[in-house]
Amino acid sequence: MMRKSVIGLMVIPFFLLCSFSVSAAEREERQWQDESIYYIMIDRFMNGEMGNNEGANLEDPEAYHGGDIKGIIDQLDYIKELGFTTIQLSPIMANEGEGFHGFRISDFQSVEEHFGTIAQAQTLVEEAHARDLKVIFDLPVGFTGENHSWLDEQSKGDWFAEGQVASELSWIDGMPKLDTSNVNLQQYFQETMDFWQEETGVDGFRLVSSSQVPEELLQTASGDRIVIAENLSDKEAFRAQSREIFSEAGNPLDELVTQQSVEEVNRLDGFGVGRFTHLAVENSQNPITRWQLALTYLFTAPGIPQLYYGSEIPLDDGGNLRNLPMMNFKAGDEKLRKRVEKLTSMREQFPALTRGNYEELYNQEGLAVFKRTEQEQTMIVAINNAEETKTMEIENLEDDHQLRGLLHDGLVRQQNDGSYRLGMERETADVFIVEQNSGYNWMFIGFVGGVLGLFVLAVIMISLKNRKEKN
Ligand SMILES: [Ca+2]
Ligand SMILES: [Ca+2]
Repeated sequence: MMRKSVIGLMVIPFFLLCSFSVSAAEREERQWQDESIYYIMIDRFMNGEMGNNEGANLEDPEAYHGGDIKGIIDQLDYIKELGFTTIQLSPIMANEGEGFHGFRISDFQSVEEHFGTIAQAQTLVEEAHARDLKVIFDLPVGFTGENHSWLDEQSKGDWFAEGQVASELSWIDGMPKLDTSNVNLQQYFQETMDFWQEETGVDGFRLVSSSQVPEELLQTASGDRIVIAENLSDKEAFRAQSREIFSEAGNPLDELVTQQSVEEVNRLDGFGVGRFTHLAVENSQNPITRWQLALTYLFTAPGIPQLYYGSEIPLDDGGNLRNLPMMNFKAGDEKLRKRVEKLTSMREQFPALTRGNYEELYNQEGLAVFKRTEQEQTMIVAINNAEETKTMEIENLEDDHQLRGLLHDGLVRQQNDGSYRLGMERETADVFIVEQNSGYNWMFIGFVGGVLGLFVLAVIMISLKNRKEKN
């Protein structure tokens, strides 16, 4: 009897501690903006099987390199360990010629044979879901491959717009342009989304076009899928500015772009632009340091962060836009990897970072400090892009609080004049949680002390009882 209650006493605090760590994001229903996305160029990620490598040639940047669905399934744990919650795939649909990138569709409702089969696509989604990962497919809606069968069908004549796609992206330049305002075509794409959902269980789509994707297509037929849009002609301001600014130490941060919507997808790399890593190298900078700062902004500024495959290594394309190397799972920098892991886990733990209001507190001489607030939770993000230590004072925080740094373990306490003095070493960034300053956490110490006391008492009583029985 006594022994049981001793075990009980030991188990109770364990459960209490566990329940303390359940984050607010888990208690509330998950929203799209809570995700962190890992973007995969299917052909360049992982070659999981050899049987589908027809014509593959690693020496030719325009040819298939052998990456496939099986390879992604094999590497789901890798993505999960980095802390991502959603994977987004380049178009999985059947392509003409050497459409390794997936943007020369020959059939919107079948899987490209170089990538695998529809059964494998279904397995991929199942395996992803088993790991709590969502899956998003890229679905081109603004153009087809040059030899698409629709071009010969009289009844589909009005599905095409006048002229061809004009794009800086060579993959789609000159492709037949679809008229996305055509109601029948819109109907077709709604059915196509239904098809993929029914066949594979995929969670949603990113509709890709060379112009604005019409609202009618963004409205979901079933309401239970994520549908977002990408206009490849967009000069993405967030990406352009962040790349420019973070690729060199000493750049001021006041031109950083802040999204108005927390549902906007933000990124630093992607097809059509060279790798951020190479920008840093060109500027004779340490790419790891540059990535650490840029990633901290990407994951804490309003919007959903998307990381392009290989950025975590960090992959360098040598400045050649057409050079999309295979992912190298053997390479990698421990510091950079840790930064990604910490930032993804922070977004899971602190809803202020995914849903919170944004307020800039300070932005001068390369030091930017901003605040994200959601209900009772306040986070402060500080990024020092300057080549020397910078300090600033936060005036309008509540009294008797403290800022606890989650990336560098720093602690900022209130000064006698009531302000909080933040000092950031050169080229560092940190994310602080604002919490009650209790010096020591007496409640917790009291609780643990009490449990220990009860435990000791129980042990004494058992041994007394045992002694009595012996006697
Ligand atoms: Ca293959
Ligand atoms: Ca093909």
